[in-house]
Amino acid sequence: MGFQARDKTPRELQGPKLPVSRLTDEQLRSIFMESDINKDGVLSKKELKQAFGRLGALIPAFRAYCVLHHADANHDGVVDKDELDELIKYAYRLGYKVT
Ligand SMILES: [Ca+2]
Ligand SMILES: [Ca+2]
Repeated sequence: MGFQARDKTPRELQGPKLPVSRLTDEQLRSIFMESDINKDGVLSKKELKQAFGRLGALIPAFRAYCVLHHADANHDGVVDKDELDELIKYAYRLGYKVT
């Protein structure tokens, strides 16, 4: 059984693909902040999926799942500002960083 991304958003709706190898901590942070589409100050799974889509992840839905598993310290299903640092650290570990 493989993991498949079901709802494929057309690339043009996700914005330009970013050069992931050049992202700094601040850029990563601003990408995640911009991905807070409904501006409620927290990142839902859907918003995380968008963020990882922008970062060029092969399977954004899977990344969003992993990130929530690692960064959602209070287990409310979303990443808030306090958890954002952990999210960025995790994104770094995945290779979304300056090399
Ligand atoms: Ca949000
Ligand atoms: Ca949380």
